Amino acid sequence: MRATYTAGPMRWSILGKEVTTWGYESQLPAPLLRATAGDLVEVTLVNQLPEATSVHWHGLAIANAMDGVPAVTQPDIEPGSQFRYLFTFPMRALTGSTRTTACSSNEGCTPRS
Ligand SMILES: [Cu+2]
Repeated sequence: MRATYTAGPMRWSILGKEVTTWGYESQLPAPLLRATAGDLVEVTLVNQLPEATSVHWHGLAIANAMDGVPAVTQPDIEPGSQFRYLFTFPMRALTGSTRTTACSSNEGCTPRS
Protein backbone atom coordinates (compact mmCIF):
# COMPACT_ATOMS: atom_id res chain seq x y z
CA MET A 1 0.00 0.00 0.00
CA ARG A 2 1.49 3.30 -1.04
CA ALA A 3 0.11 6.79 -0.41
CA THR A 4 1.17 10.41 -0.16
CA TYR A 5 -0.55 12.65 2.35
CA THR A 6 -0.05 16.39 2.44
CA ALA A 7 -0.63 18.05 5.81
CA GLY A 8 -1.62 21.69 5.54
CA PRO A 9 -3.99 24.47 6.48
CA MET A 10 -7.45 24.21 4.98
CA ARG A 11 -10.83 25.88 5.08
CA TRP A 12 -13.64 23.90 6.64
CA SER A 13 -17.30 24.57 7.17
CA ILE A 14 -18.64 23.69 10.60
CA LEU A 15 -22.14 24.57 11.78
CA GLY A 16 -22.44 26.95 8.85
CA LYS A 17 -19.26 28.84 9.73
CA GLU A 18 -16.07 28.81 7.63
CA VAL A 19 -12.95 28.26 9.70
CA THR A 20 -9.27 27.64 9.03
CA THR A 21 -7.93 24.38 10.44
CA TRP A 22 -5.31 21.77 9.61
CA GLY A 23 -5.87 18.50 7.80
CA TYR A 24 -4.49 15.86 5.50
CA GLU A 25 -5.35 16.19 1.82
CA SER A 26 -7.68 19.09 2.79
CA GLN A 27 -10.12 16.60 4.34
CA LEU A 28 -11.56 16.06 7.82
CA PRO A 29 -11.16 13.29 8.70
CA ALA A 30 -8.20 12.42 6.49
CA PRO A 31 -8.67 9.93 3.68
CA LEU A 32 -8.76 6.37 5.02
CA LEU A 33 -5.69 4.19 4.65
CA ARG A 34 -6.38 0.46 4.44
CA ALA A 35 -3.78 -2.25 4.92
CA THR A 36 -3.83 -5.95 5.67
CA ALA A 37 -1.49 -7.67 8.12
CA GLY A 38 1.79 -8.31 6.34
CA ASP A 39 1.33 -5.50 3.77
CA LEU A 40 4.25 -3.21 3.08
CA VAL A 41 3.05 0.29 4.00
CA GLU A 42 4.75 3.26 2.37
CA VAL A 43 3.29 6.64 3.27
CA THR A 44 5.02 9.87 2.34
CA LEU A 45 4.00 12.80 4.51
CA VAL A 46 4.49 16.19 2.89
CA ASN A 47 4.46 18.99 5.44
CA GLN A 48 2.86 22.21 4.23
CA LEU A 49 1.97 23.29 7.75
CA PRO A 50 3.55 26.39 9.28
CA GLU A 51 5.31 24.23 11.91
CA ALA A 52 6.99 20.83 12.26
CA THR A 53 4.89 17.67 12.40
CA SER A 54 5.00 13.86 12.24
CA VAL A 55 2.58 10.91 12.12
CA HIS A 56 2.42 8.59 15.12
CA TRP A 57 0.92 5.21 14.19
CA HIS A 58 -0.82 4.77 17.52
CA GLY A 59 -1.31 1.17 18.58
CA LEU A 60 0.82 -0.40 15.86
CA ALA A 61 3.89 -2.43 16.83
CA ILE A 62 6.31 -1.14 14.20
CA ALA A 63 9.99 -0.22 14.08
CA ASN A 64 10.82 2.62 16.46
CA ALA A 65 12.30 4.78 13.69
CA MET A 66 8.88 4.75 11.95
CA ASP A 67 6.77 5.38 15.07
CA GLY A 68 6.54 9.12 14.55
CA VAL A 69 7.24 10.61 17.94
CA PRO A 70 8.83 13.96 17.07
CA ALA A 71 12.35 14.55 18.43
CA VAL A 72 12.28 11.10 20.11
CA THR A 73 11.97 8.39 17.46
CA GLN A 74 12.43 10.66 14.44
CA PRO A 75 13.46 14.20 13.65
CA ASP A 76 10.69 16.74 13.16
CA ILE A 77 9.34 16.95 9.63
CA GLU A 78 9.98 20.64 9.10
CA PRO A 79 7.64 22.89 7.11
CA GLY A 80 8.27 22.43 3.39
CA SER A 81 9.90 19.01 3.82
CA GLN A 82 8.67 15.42 3.71
CA PHE A 83 9.26 12.05 5.34
CA ARG A 84 8.65 8.56 4.05
CA TYR A 85 7.19 6.07 6.53
CA LEU A 86 7.98 2.51 5.52
CA PHE A 87 6.97 -0.52 7.56
CA THR A 88 5.25 -3.88 7.38
CA PHE A 89 1.73 -3.71 8.74
CA PRO A 90 1.82 -5.81 11.93
CA MET A 91 -0.22 -8.93 12.52
CA ARG A 92 -2.00 -7.32 15.48
CA ALA A 93 -2.39 -3.93 17.11
CA LEU A 94 -0.91 -3.30 20.57
CA THR A 95 -4.00 -1.63 21.98
CA GLY A 96 -6.76 -2.66 19.65
CA SER A 97 -6.73 0.84 18.22
CA THR A 98 -5.28 1.69 14.86
CA ARG A 99 -6.23 5.34 15.01
CA THR A 100 -3.34 7.56 14.01
CA THR A 101 -2.25 10.61 15.89
CA ALA A 102 -0.87 13.82 14.47
CA CYS A 103 1.96 15.27 16.52
CA SER A 104 3.40 18.72 16.79
CA SER A 105 6.65 19.42 18.59
CA ASN A 106 5.04 22.50 20.16
CA GLU A 107 1.72 21.02 21.22
CA GLY A 108 2.36 17.30 21.76
CA CYS A 109 0.14 14.62 20.28
CA THR A 110 -3.55 15.06 19.61
CA PRO A 111 -5.68 12.13 18.51
CA ARG A 112 -7.16 12.66 15.06
CA SER A 113 -9.55 10.09 13.73
CU1 LIG B 1 0.73 5.65 20.57
